Parts: sequence; structure tokens; C-alpha cells
Amino acid sequence: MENPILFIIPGACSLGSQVALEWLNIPYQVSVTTPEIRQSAAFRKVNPMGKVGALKDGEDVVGENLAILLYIADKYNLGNHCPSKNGTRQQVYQWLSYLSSTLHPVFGHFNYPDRFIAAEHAENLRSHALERLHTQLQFINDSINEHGYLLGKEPTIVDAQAFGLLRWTYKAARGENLVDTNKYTKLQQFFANMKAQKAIQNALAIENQHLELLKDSKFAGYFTF
Ligand SMILES: N[C@@H](CCC(=O)N[C@@H](CS)C(=O)NCC(=O)O)C(=O)O
Repeated sequence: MENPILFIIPGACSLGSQVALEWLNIPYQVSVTTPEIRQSAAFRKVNPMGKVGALKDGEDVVGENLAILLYIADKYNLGNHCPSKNGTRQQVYQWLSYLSSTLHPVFGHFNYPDRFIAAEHAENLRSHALERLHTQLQFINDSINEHGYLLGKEPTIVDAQAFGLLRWTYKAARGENLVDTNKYTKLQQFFANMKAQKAIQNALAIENQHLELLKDSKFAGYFTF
């Protein structure tokens, strides 16, 4: 059987799906994409949008992080990393939808306003986006539970995807702007909890090509597309 292959960009929104693969504890590969690869006809058979995340799992292909995370949860056993009982599964759907349809686009407007509006209005859009981003950060901060996660006692795919996006506040990936999150104390705790997760540490080591840092990972190597 072929290993699942996750297509990524280091620092991008694909991190959450990679963390889910780490949690599965099965062999998987990562393919680091370039703009040329993402624009190629072959890659667009995996994700027609030419974006990451994108997953090839044998004959199955799936794009969009929300869909990849739910595909992994449906096909494999993520245990408590994707709760399905006690009324929490619908919250997984709700949170994943919120992260891709609300939080991710606000970061887009903040970091790349010129993609959405004429250059002379870009700074204006950026400052509005920053206000909207703080509204979302407050909402997320207030939603973090007594265990320091968005759902449950253990981190879930919701936390993994949230972490992959929220790290853009404190770690610039491709020239993005940082955001001061010091006043969001529960969010700070969330960052600390997530960074302590072995799956997160492994996923970051793989993104950064520091394989010597891997601990108990089933990572099966980089795939050249
Ligand atoms: N709605 C998509 C958004 C994907 C997306 O915007 N991916 C970005 C990285 S965060 C990307 O691939 N950018 C590279 C490009 O546009 O060439 C999802 O959630 O999967």
C-alpha cells in the first residue's frame, strides 16, 4: 500500500493536516511544493485550486484543509484527536468551518491586502483586517477551555488547524506581519500547550527539514513530485 503524501508549503496552513498524520502514527510522506509545482497540471489533479494542503492517499486525492482533516478522521482512527461522541463531533465541523471561512481569510486580508484591492487602498484594508483579526483572536481566546484547548481535554484536529493558522501572529512565514497577542492570556497558554505536543514538534521539524529532531515519528521521507 502506498503511503499517504501530504503536499505542503513550510509555514503554511497545511501544518494542521500534517499534525493529524503524525497523530495517526502511520508512515506518511510530505512533498514540499513550489509555485511551479502548484501551478502544474499534475498537481491540479490533486488540488484543482493549486493550493496546499493537498493529500494523495493511494487512489484518493483531496484538497482543502477542512476536507483533508475530516477525510483522515473518517478513514483512519484519530481517537480523541477527533471526538465523535457526547455532542462534540458537530463542534469539530463548526470549528473547522470557522477556521477556513473566517480566520484564514482575515489573515489573508491582513498579510496580502494588495491581492484584494488596488495598491492605493491596501494599507487601509490591512488596518481594517487587523481590527477584525483582533476580534477573532478575542473570540478564540475566550473559547479556550479549562484544559487549554478549543475542544476537550486533549488536543484535536481543530486545535491542530487553529495552531497552524494562529502561529502567523508570532512567526512570520513569508514576510507576513506579526500581531501582538500578549493580552490574550488563554491563547498564550494554548500556544504553549500545542508547542509541547510531540506531533507539533515533529511536524515543524519536517517543515523545516530538521529530521534529526524527530521523536517517534513514522515520517517516511520527502516525496519528489
Ligand atoms: N481554503 C483553502 C486555502 C488554502 C490556501 O490558501 N493555501 C495557501 C497556503 S496558506 C497556499 O497554498 N498558497 C500558495 C499559493 O497560493 O500559491 C484551505 O483551507 O485549504
